[in-house]
Amino acid sequence: MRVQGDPNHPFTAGFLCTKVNRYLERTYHPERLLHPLKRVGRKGRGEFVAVTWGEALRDIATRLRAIAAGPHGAQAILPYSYCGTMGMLQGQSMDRRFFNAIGASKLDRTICSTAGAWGMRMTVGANVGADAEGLPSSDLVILWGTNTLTANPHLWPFVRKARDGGARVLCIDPIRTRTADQCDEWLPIRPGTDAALALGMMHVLFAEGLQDDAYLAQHTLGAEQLRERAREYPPDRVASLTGLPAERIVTLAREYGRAKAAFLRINYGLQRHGGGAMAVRTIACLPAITGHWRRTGGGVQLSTSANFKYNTAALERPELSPDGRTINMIRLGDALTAADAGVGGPPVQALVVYNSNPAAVAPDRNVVLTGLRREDLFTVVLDHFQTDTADYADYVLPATTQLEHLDVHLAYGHHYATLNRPAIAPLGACKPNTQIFRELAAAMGLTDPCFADDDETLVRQALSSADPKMATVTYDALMAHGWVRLNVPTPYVPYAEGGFLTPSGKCEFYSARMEAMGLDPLPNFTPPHEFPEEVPELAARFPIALVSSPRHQFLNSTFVNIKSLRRDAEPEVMVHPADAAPRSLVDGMPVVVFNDRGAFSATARVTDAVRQGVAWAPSVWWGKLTGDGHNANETTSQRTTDMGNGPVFYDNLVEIAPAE
Ligand SMILES: Nc1nc2c(c(=O)[nH]1)N[C@H]1C(S)=C(S)[C@@H](COP(=O)(O)OP(=O)(O)OC[C@H]3O[C@@H](n4cnc5c(=O)[nH]c(N)nc54)[C@H](O)[C@@H]3O)O[C@H]1N2
Ligand SMILES: Nc1nc2c(c(=O)[nH]1)N[C@H]1C(S)=C(S)[C@@H](COP(=O)(O)OP(=O)(O)OC[C@H]3O[C@@H](n4cnc5c(=O)[nH]c(N)nc54)[C@H](O)[C@@H]3O)O[C@H]1N2
Ligand SMILES: [Mo]
Repeated sequence: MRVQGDPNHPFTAGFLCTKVNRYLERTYHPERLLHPLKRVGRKGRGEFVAVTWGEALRDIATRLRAIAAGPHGAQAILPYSYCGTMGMLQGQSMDRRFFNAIGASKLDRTICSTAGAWGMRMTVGANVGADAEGLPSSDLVILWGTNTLTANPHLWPFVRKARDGGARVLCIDPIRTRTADQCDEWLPIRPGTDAALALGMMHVLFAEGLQDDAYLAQHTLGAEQLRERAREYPPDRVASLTGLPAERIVTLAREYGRAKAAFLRINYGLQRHGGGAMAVRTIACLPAITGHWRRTGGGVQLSTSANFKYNTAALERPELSPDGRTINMIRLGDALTAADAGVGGPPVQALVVYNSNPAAVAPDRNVVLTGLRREDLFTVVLDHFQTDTADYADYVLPATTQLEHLDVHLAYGHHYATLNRPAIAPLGACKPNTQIFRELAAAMGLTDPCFADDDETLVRQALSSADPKMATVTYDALMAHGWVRLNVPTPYVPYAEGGFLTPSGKCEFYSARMEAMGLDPLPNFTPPHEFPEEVPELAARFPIALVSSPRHQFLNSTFVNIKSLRRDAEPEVMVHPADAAPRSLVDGMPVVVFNDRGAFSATARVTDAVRQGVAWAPSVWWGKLTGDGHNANETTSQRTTDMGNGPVFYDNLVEIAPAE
C-alpha cells in the first residue's frame, strides 16, 4: 500500500509534501488511538482505560445533559475545533449541528487567518486574489511573510517558471528560511513592520510617477487620501521602522513600479502581529496603485479560499441554535480560568475538542493548561493520538483519518475542489467525526431529522450551492475525477477590469466600513503590541522578538509524534551571533527562552539566518515530546489583532539565557 499524488492534477502534479509522504506511517502508527478511553488517573497524567462506544457515549450524554439542565444552561458547554482536518464534513457539519441544537456557546475560529482575511475584505472585498497559475507570466515575485518551501511547496514550481522567464524572486522575512535561501534576495525586515514598508514603497511610487493613473481613477476609492498618507512615510522613516536600508526601500519601490505584473504572495505568517490586518490591507493596496491587477501574474494572493462557496448553512444549520455568547478560541486560557469565561455569562463546565490540539497550539499555554487541569471541567477529545490535550480529557474518542472517511475540501492556494474518498476501512473502533456527533446526538435524545443525514447526503448538501463559481463542482464531476476546477478562467485574473467585491465595487484605499468600526480608514502602520519603541520598559527586560513558525516536518502540532519526521530533533532556537555573544550563548548549548508569561527550553543555534534582535523557535512541539514539557506557546500571549480577533503568535518579546 502507498500514498501518492495525482500526476494529472494541474496544481500539485503528483507531488506530495514531506509530511503527507508519511501519511501511511501516521495512519498505522502503533500509538494510534483505536478505542474509546476513559480517564482513571489525574488530569494531564494520560492514564486511561478502554471502554465501549456505548458506555462512553451514554456517559458523555449524561454529563452534557446534566450541565445543560443545570443553573448555567448549555452555554456552559464549549466546542473547540480548528483545522486538524479542513474537510467540510469532518470539520463543519454534524459537529456544528450538534452544538447548535443543544445551544452550546459558539466558538470564534480565529487562530489562523482572520486578521488577514479582514484586511483583504476591507480592501478588495473578499479573500480573493491573484491565481498562482498566472505566476509564470510574472516579471517580479515577492514572497512576503511566507515560508513557501515549507508551508506551500506546491507553489514553488510556478515561482520557478516565473524565474525561468526572467523574473526576480524576493523574500521579505525576518528569518532567512529555506525559502529565502532559494530566492534572489532576502530582505530581513523587522517583525510586524510590513505596513510601513508598503507605505514607504507607495511614497516612492507616487513621488516618481510610477502609479497607473487610469486604474487609480477607474477602480479605486481614496487615491488622493492614500497619496497624502504615503507622504508621511519617506524612506528614512521607513528604514528606521523596518530595519531595511533606505536605499533598498527606494529601489524596491522602483523595481515594483517598473514591473508589469508583480506577484505578491503574502501568507498568514505576516499577520500574526497586533497590526496584522492593517499590514495585509496595506500590501493589498499596492497592485491597484500600479495597475498590476490588469495582467496575468500580477496582483496579490493571500488565499483562494473565499472562492469556494460550499453551502455551509446547509451543513451547519445555524438556525438550530438559540442566540448565545461567542468565545474567541485564542482566549481559551481566559475562557477556562475566568468565572465568566472572560466574556460574560457562565463559566465553561464542559469542553469538547476535535480537529485541534489546544494544549500545544493555543497561545499563553500556562493559562490554557491551568484551565484544562480543573477537576470540575468535563473534557472530551476526539483525535487520532493521545495528544497533549487528550492527556487532560475525561473521555478520548478515536477518530478516523483522511484515508478512512469521506469528505470534500476547499483549497487556499489554488482553485480546485477536492473529493476525499475513503481508501481503507476505519482502523479498530475509530469513527468519523460526523458519525461520532450523529451518535452523540442520538444519545442526547436530539430528534431533528438532520441528524440522520449520512455522509453522502452531507456531500450533496455541501455542493448545493447557487454560487456561479461552484457550477462546475458537481457530485458526478467529483466522483469521476476526484477534483474539479472552480468555474473560473485559467488563470483567473479577478480584478483586471475592477469589479472589486467591496460595497463600492472599487479597491477601497479609503474604507468607510473601517471608519465605522472606529479604525483608521486609510492604510497605516500599526505597531505590534510588543514593539520596542512603544514598550521600552518591556523591551529592556525582553529585547528579542521570538517567531515560532512551523518546523518544516511538522504541520502545526500534527506529525510531531511521527519518528521519521521528528528524527532525533529537539526543540531549537536560532539566535543571531550579535545577540548570542553578550548573553554567552554558544551553538549547541541548552538555553531557556522566557518572558513574564512562561518559559521553554531549547538548544541554541547561533546563526546569521535570523536578523539581529529576532530569534526563531521552529514549532509547534508537543509539550510531552520535549525535554522539559514546555513549548514556545508558553511565551505567546492571548492578545488579539487590530481586526478579526486573531492571534499574535509572532508579536512576542522574550529573553534567552543559558540553562542553569
Ligand atoms: N510544513 C508545514 N506546512 C504548513 C503548515 C505547517 O505547520 N507545516 N501550516 C499550514 C497552516 S495552518 C498555515 S496557516 C500556513 C502558514 O504558512 P505561512 O503563511 O508561510 O506562515 P508561517 O509559516 O506562520 O510564517 C511564514 C513566515 O513569516 C515570517 N514572519 C513572521 N513575522 C513576520 C513579519 O512580521 N513580517 C514578515 N514579512 N514575515 C514575518 C516567519 O519568519 C516565517 O518564515 O502553512 C500551512 N502549511
Ligand atoms: N506558536 C505557534 N502556535 C501556533 C502556530 C505557530 O506557527 N506557532 N500555528 C497556528 C496556526 S496557523 C494554526 S492553523 C493552529 C493549528 O492548530 P490546530 O488546528 O489545533 O492544528 P494541529 O496542531 O495540527 O492539531 C490538529 C489535531 O487534529 C487532529 N485531527 C486531524 N484530523 C482529524 C479528524 O479527522 N478528526 C479528529 N477528531 N481529529 C483530527 C490531529 O491529529 C491533531 O491532533 O495553530 C496555531 N498555533
Ligand atoms: Mo494556520
